[in-house]
Formats: sequence, structure tokens, C-alpha cells
Amino acid sequence: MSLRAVLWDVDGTLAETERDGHFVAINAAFDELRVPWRWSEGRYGELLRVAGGFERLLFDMSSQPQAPTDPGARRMLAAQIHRRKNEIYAALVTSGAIPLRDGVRELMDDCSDARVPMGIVTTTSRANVAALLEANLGPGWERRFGTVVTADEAPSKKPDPQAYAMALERLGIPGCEAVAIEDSPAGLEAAAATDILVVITRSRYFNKEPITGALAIGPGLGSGVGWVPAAAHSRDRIGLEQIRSWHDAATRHSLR
Ligand code: XBP
Ligand code: MG
Repeated sequence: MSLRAVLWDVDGTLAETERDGHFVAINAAFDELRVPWRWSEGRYGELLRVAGGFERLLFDMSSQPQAPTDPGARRMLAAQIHRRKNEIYAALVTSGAIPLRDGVRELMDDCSDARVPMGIVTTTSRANVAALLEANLGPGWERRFGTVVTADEAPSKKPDPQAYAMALERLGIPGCEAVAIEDSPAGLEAAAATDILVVITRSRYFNKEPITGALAIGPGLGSGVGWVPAAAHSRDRIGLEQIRSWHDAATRHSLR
């Protein structure tokens, strides 16, 4: 079973967009819209268990004493905050405030050099992905990916496998021939449901979270140290060669 695609999660995996982007932007939106509550960094971390910024706002409002009681009014307020949060987020990333995590660009270059197609598979919106990747990869960013699946195309958010299933269908490959790079338990669950093996790069918010069932788990693609299983190819970073050898070993093992 050969490796035929690398699928990238966005938030937390390509960049620390949660802490440095969405978290900052949501509190700025609360301020601007004079919403009478704020989210601490810790509370934001808890709320990340709910996938999707809009869904997260609604979930929080269900225990927020100062939120409107009428469900329609809640949805309207959540939509208004979410819209403004995304505008502030886009402005932040466009200003260059959020770089790619270490090793991400290098692994992307490995895939391009080896002609291994890449995909984006995320629960955030296409506009947010475009803002982040245009700022970091330039205006031709989309040409680098065989498919880009966002919440616009796949509204059922991770851990639902809809986005991964759509990416596989568009690339025309089975899950066992792809590897996903993810940072969260929900992302792993979504990918695993379509037979995709998952490399977990620990992000700030999911740093300590128990995560089982990964192909490999480690501190980030920018280091070859601290991975389980150990990375044999380089101490400097996780490259395509390393991902291939983890994938080969796991698929050989499952064929035995
Ligand atoms: C990302 C999310 C998103 C972002 C915010 O999950 O859950 O909700 O936090 O973006 P993943 P939106 O990394 O698994 O794709 O406000 O656009 O939802
Ligand atoms: Mg993520």
C-alpha cells in the first residue's frame, strides 16, 4: 500500500491559529459588539471540544447567564459575533501575525517535489483558509493542493468524517493510501473513520490531551525528536520520507 496523498488539517496544525487568531479575534468581536462576557484562554481551550466557531458560541450561550434566552435571538447574536470574529481573524492573518508552524512549509515542499498530492481538510471556512494560506504561501496557494475541503463544502464538522470522505472522493483514492496531519482528537476520529492514518502534531491547546490511535504523535513537524514511534530519518524535522516509512510499516503490519 503506497502513500498517495497527504491531507492537512488547518487550525492548530498548519499554524497556531486558535490561540493567536480565533481566540484573540473572538474577544475583540465581543468588545466591539458590546457583548457582556469574555472567554479566557482556559475557557477557549475547553470550548475547542465543540467544533466550529458558530457552534461553539451557541454551546457557550447555553450556560451563559447573560445570553439571550430566546433561541432565535441567540442564533442571531452568535451569527453576528461569528461574522465579525472572522473579519478580525482575516485582518490578523493578512497582517502576517500568524506564521506557519515549523516544518510545515518544508513538508509541503517535499510533497510538491515528490509529486505527492496534498489536500486541505478543515472545519473552518474557505475564507479563513484563504486568508491564512495567501498570507503564508502567496496568491497561488490553491494550486498547490489537489483538493481543498472546508466547512463551506462539508458542513458536518469533525469528528464527523464528511470532510475527509469528500477529500478522498475528489482525489480518487482510498483512505488507506493517505496520511492526515492533525492536532486534535476530533480530527483524528474524523480521519480514522475513513481509514486514514493520522500523524498528530501537538498544538498549544491539545498539548496534553490524551490521544490514542495515531500513526505517530510528536511535538511538531519542525523536530525529529520526541516522536512515538521514534523518527528514524532526521533529528531536524519530519519529512515525507519519515511519513512514508511510518505509513509503510503500519500498512505492512495490517496486511500480515
Ligand atoms: C477548527 C475549528 C474551527 C476554528 C474556528 O477545527 O474547530 O471552528 O476553531 O473557525 P479543525 P470557524 O482544526 O479540526 O479543522 O470560526 O470558521 O469555525
Ligand atoms: Mg486542528
